[in-house]
Amino acid sequence: MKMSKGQIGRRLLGFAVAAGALAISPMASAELGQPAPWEFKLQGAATPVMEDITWFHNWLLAIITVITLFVLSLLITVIVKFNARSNPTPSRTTHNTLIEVAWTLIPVLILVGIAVPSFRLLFLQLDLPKADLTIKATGKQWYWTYAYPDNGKFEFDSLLACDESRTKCDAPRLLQVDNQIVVPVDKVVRVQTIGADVIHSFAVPAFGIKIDAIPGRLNETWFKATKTGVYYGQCSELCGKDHAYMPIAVKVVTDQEFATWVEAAKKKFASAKTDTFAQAEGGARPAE
Ligand SMILES: [Cu+2]
Repeated sequence: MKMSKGQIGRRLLGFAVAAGALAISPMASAELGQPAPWEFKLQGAATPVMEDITWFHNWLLAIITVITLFVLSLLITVIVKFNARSNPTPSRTTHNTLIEVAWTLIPVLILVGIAVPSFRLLFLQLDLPKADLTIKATGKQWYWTYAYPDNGKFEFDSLLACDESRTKCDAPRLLQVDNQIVVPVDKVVRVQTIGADVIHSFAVPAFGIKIDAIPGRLNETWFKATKTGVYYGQCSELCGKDHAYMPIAVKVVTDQEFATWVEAAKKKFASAKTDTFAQAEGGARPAE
């Protein structure tokens, strides 16, 4: 099929408009806390830390876009204006103080503009505020065990809930678990992680957290979910053959729902093991 120049132009314009619309649309179909088809941006933020991460990401994107366009324009200028044909007798200039000062100072200012918000974000992530609730997450081959040492001292295993064929449920693929972590909304939750066998990593994109769960070492991070809902994450450290099958699901509920859940969970998980970190499990999955 032959297209006229006008048709090609219109088609290109159509692509450009579609790409632009895609870039600025907040992925209207995307549900908070889980990936969406064709998503290419960060997941929507559900915590102040993730809001900061998203802001910082966009800030860096703006900076690198400006730098890239500037360098591109310099390259094009050089190619067009200073080739042998259009500029047969080149200038013999070797120094220009103003330009040399500028190309030293401007990058320094750009780096300061990156460093200041970067350190602010780093402190926000690493400086744990006073926690309202602590959860211990133990990574195992290949599931998570969660303990609530503050609220009734119970713990439970959390395993992939839907099978690969997806005949059993309509939750997002490979993300649903049988026992979700439940936390209250607008409360500071401290997450302590440790590995029972190999290194795992506890990551929930919407919360902006990703922390290694290392055998013999207790790591900690925190989040404060500001919206109720279910937020999904995955183990993010290659930890063996079922690495892809140990998702994380955090259900954020109101204070009252949380209190009700704690009471129910205490009974439900009463018979469960009591000290996650003392036991060394050999990597066997519990009987399902
Ligand atoms: Cu893992």
